[in-house]
Amino acid sequence: MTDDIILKFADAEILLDETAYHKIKAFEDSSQLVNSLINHLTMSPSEMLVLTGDQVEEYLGNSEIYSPLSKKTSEMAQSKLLPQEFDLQILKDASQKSYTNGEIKDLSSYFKNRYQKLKDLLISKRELADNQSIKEATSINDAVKIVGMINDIRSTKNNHKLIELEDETGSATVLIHNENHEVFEQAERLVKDEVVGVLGSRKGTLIMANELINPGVPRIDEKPMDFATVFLSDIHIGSSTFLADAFDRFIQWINGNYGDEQQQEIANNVKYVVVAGDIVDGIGVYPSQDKELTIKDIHQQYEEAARLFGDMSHVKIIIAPGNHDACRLAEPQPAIPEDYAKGLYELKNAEFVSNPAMVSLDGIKVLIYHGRSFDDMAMTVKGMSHQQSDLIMKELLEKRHLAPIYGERTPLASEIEDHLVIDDVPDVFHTGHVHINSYRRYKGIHLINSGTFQSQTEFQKIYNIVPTTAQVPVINNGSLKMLDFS
Ligand code: D5M
Ligand code: FE
Ligand code: ZN
Repeated sequence: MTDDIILKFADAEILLDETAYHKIKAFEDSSQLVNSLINHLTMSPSEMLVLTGDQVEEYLGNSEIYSPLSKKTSEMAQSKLLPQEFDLQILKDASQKSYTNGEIKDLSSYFKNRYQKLKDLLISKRELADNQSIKEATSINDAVKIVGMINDIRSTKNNHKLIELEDETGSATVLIHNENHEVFEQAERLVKDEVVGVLGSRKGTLIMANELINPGVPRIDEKPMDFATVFLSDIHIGSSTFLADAFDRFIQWINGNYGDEQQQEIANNVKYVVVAGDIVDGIGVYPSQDKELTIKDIHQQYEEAARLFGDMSHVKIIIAPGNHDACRLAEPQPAIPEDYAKGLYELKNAEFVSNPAMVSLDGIKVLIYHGRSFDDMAMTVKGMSHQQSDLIMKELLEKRHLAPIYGERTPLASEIEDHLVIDDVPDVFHTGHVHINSYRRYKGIHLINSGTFQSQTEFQKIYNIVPTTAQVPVINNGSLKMLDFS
């Protein structure tokens, strides 16, 4: 038994001196300590081969996690005393890459980039392998295979759909007959400025569509996840409708001091907390908002956020902005500026990313997007609503774009690159903004909307938005748990 410890270290090519061995052996949960020490030593660049007792002592003493988090030290909380090894990688972040302030001169290069990226995805599909340019297609009579950006969508008087499709060579009018039920139903989800493929035939000046093709996403394989990730958004700190008591229960929970045994076990497994925007309520976001603020200064709102988030010291926190945060509104939104959120930036375990952003948490790819474009999708597409953001998320994945409709409620910066194209397929697609949670598994991808920690505001009353408050989605060992702190 005892030599298990020595063997494990030997396997990792680490030798122990005698005191190190005894110190580890004396530790209550020595096998966990062995694993985390080996992990730590093999990850740190030093070439040390002999582990000394002092180094074990130093490892335990230095670790932030080792200092007890709370008064309560049940056996349950025990394993949390061990340090966690985080593997956070920022795969895509637009914070440093926003070159323009959305001036018109860049609009055409912005659309060109959007078109090119999505076209590349489309023509890599078998169905569109031998596609023609629109100019070619409008001069032939048989099978048409084209890729274009949608310029306009109309209905004819007999309720067929007409779409205006454009590429770099010209434009074509595509008719989708309403008796062609499957295609017509798909056509009802088309929006302006998305890029699609059309299979059909030319009839005079029109192209009759037989099939519409989205860039789409492949079914992905499930990856092992032996940890838990908490998905938050729309906390709205500073608002008079921010649910401070519920948020306090959440903090108690994550520290192992709230909830039943099963819930505490999940808390114990949490490594990452992701925040998809609207961490604070902001200032002047909508008319008369100040009447509903308890903290009327943006810096103070972030200071309060820092105080609350400061009580989660054993997990890695990833924070992206939303439309209430102190960022430019045009998407991609760069990370929350340090000037506004000094206290938050002082938290050693917090990372700030843009909206949208893609991160990797222990190899699990999480696409974070606040969800402003959901307002446009809900307004424009029949059957879509704030209540079912999972349907919107599914559609955005199929379109491979986070905000396909240009020039409506979602301000988009016309950058040289379109950062809202979904270049890479995530394992988790995490959003917020609508204040109503949702969850769905789509082609193996977890679609999560976090809901909110803010009860209904006057503004939301007008829009008849009934929020789901203080319910927190957690992915624990690969499956969703919804925890209720209300
Ligand atoms: O968004 C809070 C809620 O209000 C969310 O359900 C979206 C909705 N909302 C926000 N702005 C608009 C506009 N302009 N039109 C329709 N619905 C909207 P929050 O971002 O927290 O204010
Ligand atoms: Fe919000
Ligand atoms: Zn929002």
